[in-house]
Amino acid sequence: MLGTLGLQDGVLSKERALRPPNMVIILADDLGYGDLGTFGGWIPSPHLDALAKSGLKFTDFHSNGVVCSPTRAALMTGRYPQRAGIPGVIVAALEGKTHNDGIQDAEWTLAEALRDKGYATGLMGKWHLGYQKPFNPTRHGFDQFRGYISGNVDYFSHIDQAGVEDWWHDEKLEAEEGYSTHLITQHAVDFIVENKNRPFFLYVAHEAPHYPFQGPHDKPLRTVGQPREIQGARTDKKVAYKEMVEALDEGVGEIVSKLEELKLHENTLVWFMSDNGAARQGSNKPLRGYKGGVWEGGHRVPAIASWPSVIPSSTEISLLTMTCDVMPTLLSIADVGRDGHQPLDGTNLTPWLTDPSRAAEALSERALFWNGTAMRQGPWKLIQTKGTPAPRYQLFNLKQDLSETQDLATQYPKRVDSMRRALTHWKTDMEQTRTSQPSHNVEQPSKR
Ligand SMILES: [Ca+2]
Repeated sequence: MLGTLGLQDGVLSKERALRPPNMVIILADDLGYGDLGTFGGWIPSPHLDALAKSGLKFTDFHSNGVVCSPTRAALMTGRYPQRAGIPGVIVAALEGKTHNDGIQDAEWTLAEALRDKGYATGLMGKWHLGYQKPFNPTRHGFDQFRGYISGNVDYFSHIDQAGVEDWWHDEKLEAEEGYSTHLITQHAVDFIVENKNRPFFLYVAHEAPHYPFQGPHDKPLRTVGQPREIQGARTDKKVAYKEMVEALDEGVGEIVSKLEELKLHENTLVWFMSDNGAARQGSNKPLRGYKGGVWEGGHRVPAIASWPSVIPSSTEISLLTMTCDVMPTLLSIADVGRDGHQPLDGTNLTPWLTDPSRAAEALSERALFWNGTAMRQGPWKLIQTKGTPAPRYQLFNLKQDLSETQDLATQYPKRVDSMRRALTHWKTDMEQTRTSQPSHNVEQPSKR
C-alpha cells in the first residue's frame, strides 16, 4: 500500500523539488534467474552487470505470473492478476477462450496515474493485455505505443503465432523493418530524447528472449496466414537464445548511455526485471522448474534497480518482492495518492530503495501467492498439486533448500495447515473481487 516514506522522505522531497524523477521499466520476456552474468549465469551481460553495480540487485524478486499476460497485468495495476481479471495468457489463436479478454477500463493503471501527474508516458515493445481496440495501450494511459500486442512475433516480419501482422504505432498497424530488440531499443531512445525536458515514464517491454529463437543475423520465417516455425528454425536454439540476451543487454546499454549523455541518469530510476522464469533454452539455476510452473524457476526472476542520486551503488537486497510492488513504489516516488482508486496488492518499496540496509524483516512474513496453487511466507513455500480425492501439499524451506528438493510437509503439519487455509482464503477473495471479462459473458458481482 502507499505508505509514508519514513526517514528518507527528505531525500525524495529534495529530488522532487528539482524535477520529479524519470522512470524506466525494462521488462525481459522469459529471462531466467540463472541467465545473466550479474546473477552468476552463463550469458555475458556487461551492460546489465554495470546497471546492477550502479544500484541494487534483488535476489528474492518474483513475477506475479508464471507466464506473460498475468505479470504484465500486475505491473500495470499493482494488483494480483487474478484480481485484475487476467489470470492467464491472452491467447493469439482467434478461437481461443481468452482471445477477446483484455485490461478493463475499471482498472487504474500505472501509466494513467503517472500521465495524470504530468509524466510523458510511452510503451515500446510488448503489450499482451488484449487484442481489441479498447484494450490498446493508448487507451490505458500511454501517450505513445510502438510494438506488438500479442505474446510473440517473428523478430523480423513481426507476425504473431496465429499468422497475424502485429506491429503497431499507437492504434494503427505500421510495419517497420528491423529486428524486434533493435526497434524497441531505438524507439525507447527516441522517446527519451523527445521527452528530455519533462518527466517521463517509459515502459520498455522487450521481446527477448522469448521464442521464436532468432538472433539479430537470422531471417524472417513467418508470413501472414503462415506462422511457420513457431519456435524458430535454428537447430542451435540455445546459441540463438544467448545472442538474443546479448542484444537485449546491448539495448539496455544504449538506453543508459542516452540517459547519461543527456545528464538525466542521476535522476532516473531504471528498473529491470523479467516477466517469468526461463523456458528450457534458458537457465533458472539453481532453481527448480521452468516458465509455466510454480516451482521457483517459474517465478523467481532477475531484477535490478538503478537510481544513482538515491539508491546506493553495488548493493544487494534479499527482500521478498513481487511485480505488483512496482506500481505502489513508483506512485510513492511520483507523489501520487490513491484517492478513490482501487486498493493495490503490492507494497511501496521506496524505503528499501533509498536505504537497502534497512532490515528486510518488515516484509519477511508477508504472504505471496501464485496461480492459486503456491504461496510463500518467510522462508516457507507451499505447493499444491493434484491428488485424489483431495489435492496434495508439499512444503519447502527456501532458506535451507532453495532448489526445492526436500518436502517437509509431514514434519510441519501445522504450518501446512495454516498456509493451506491462507491459500484457500486468497482464492476465495480473488474470485469474489475479480474484475470480470465481458467476453466470457459471466458477470461476477463486484464488491468494490
Ligand atoms: Ca514471458
